[in-house]
Amino acid sequence: SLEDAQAVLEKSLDKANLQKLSPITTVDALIKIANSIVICKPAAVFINSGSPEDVQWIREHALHKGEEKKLAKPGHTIHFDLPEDQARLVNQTYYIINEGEKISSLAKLLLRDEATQYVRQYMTGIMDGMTMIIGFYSRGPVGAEAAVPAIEMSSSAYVLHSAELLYRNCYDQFDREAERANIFFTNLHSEGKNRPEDVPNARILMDRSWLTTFSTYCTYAGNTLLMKKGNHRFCVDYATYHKKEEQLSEHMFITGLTGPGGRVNFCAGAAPSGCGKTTTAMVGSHFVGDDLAQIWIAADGTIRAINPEKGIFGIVEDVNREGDPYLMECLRGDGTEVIWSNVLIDEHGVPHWVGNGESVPERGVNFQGEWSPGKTDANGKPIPMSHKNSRCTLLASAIANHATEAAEDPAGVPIRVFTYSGRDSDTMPPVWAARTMDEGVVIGASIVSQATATEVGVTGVRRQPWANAPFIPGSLADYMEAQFVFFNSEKISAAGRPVMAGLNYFLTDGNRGGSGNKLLGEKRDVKVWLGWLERFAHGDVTGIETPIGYLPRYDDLKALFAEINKEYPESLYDKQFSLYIDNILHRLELQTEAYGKEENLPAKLFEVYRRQQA
Ligand code: SAT
Ligand code: MN
Repeated sequence: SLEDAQAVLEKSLDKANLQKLSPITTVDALIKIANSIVICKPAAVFINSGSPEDVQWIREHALHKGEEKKLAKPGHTIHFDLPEDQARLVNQTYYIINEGEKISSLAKLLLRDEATQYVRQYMTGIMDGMTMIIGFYSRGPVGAEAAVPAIEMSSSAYVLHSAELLYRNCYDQFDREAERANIFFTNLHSEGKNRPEDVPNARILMDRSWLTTFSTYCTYAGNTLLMKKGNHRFCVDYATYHKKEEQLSEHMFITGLTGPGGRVNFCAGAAPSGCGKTTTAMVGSHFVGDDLAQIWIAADGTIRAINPEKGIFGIVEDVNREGDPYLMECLRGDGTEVIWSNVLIDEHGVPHWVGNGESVPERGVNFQGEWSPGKTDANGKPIPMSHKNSRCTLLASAIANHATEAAEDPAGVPIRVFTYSGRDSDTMPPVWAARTMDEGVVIGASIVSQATATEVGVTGVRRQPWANAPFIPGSLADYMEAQFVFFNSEKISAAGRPVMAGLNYFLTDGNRGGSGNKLLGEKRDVKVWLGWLERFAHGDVTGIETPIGYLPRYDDLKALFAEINKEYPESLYDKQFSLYIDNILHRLELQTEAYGKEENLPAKLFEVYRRQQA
């Protein structure tokens, strides 16, 4: 009850923090906070009001606990995750289900009784001797139709420090936002004693009924800061089951492209983790977001999107001056607060990472301890300078081309182009545009991708529908159906109807007369593919119609390459855009077969496949 909750809070918080909690009056929120305290038994509770003093306290607490260390550049710190916990712990992530609940899910499920048992056994007193830090955030610009507020509670100051960079603090407006959105999310994390041997007991539990996540004995932000992917999962669920035809919740970047005459058109694009979303987002002239998008149909018939985040938790491998100049400027320049994770720190306190285009230092400390070039692990395998999933956390507004005003607008930005992409080495061309909305939806459904280092224990080529598969709590059939319904909605005006397209940056010369190791393109070519889609959406260029959709014409691409000062030989165009019919037919066969095994998938999916096969 509220009375019990208040009694707990009065006992557990000192006067100053009790006072700081007073603007929060949402009853469910107070009860959830009190419950968390009862379970975790922290020595103290710190309420983060988002004031500069409070945020500074969090920074200092992270240093004091040793979760972060100062680096040479002011505002830069390094955080090392535990050795077996440097990517999402897919096999230790569960959705809690109620007794008798029958759901078809792509994910692992755990009965409520067992979850309760886990919480009792592993979370009781987990914050012994530590301070629980509590923050209140908005996933999106405050007041936006698809924004949802969230509470983040953790004994890790690194988690709250990251939260301050990645989400909008809405301490003052939490009550109002919870009322407006009708829901709020609650996230409870503790790293416990922060020992490697505890990681096997780490669990990420997601309670869809109570919109609450629990995360234990882990340190990687993708596992701990559940406001990110944990709450994204709740949003996917909410869009599918409560806001059908109204909202989508996607694993997408958002960026604006400048076309002829200075016009700006926005594009949102899905790609699995580690497949270039951040790079693509920053290629546009108006960068809004690099990972997540909350999408809805506005009253004027346009499709709008907000970035639930205000910061970047970006992969740093292969970030260099050539491919990611704006990000690189933040990482190597002055004046940007950056939390690094799992990179190499040299003896001067400077971070280094694989693929940065700079010289390799002679020694340093990385995710596996002391390191120097050539160091091998117990199996004799070379240890890379930095972990493949090492990250940098910083404010999006630090990036030179960030469209801060548009990104903070609760009305969102109108999306004219949707893209879908994966790591596909041998089948699809670099860019193609769907002929119909249904074909576009099927491009999203058909993403396949090689595994990346962002997930622990996941290998091989997998279907990655909408690049959202790891975050779909319910049935794929319902999610897919919601996509068809959304994009065919009559609420979308003729002018608001988007171009839907496929992108593939990972095409190699494998079946195009080469070794299969050479990519048929470079990072900066992304500007050309997006530029073509911008012009195509605007009707400035037309495509060549094929069974998979429209392909760009050589001359149009050549002109766009000229804008980035690159030659574009026709022989390269031929390799990139000749359709490899055998591979495409094979892919369609595999997709039809695999999806044929799933229950209740929309008939439209198979219709599109059949039409393309014919
Ligand atoms: O691990 S996270 O999901 O937080 C980041 C990512 O993989 O996109
Ligand atoms: Mn992501």
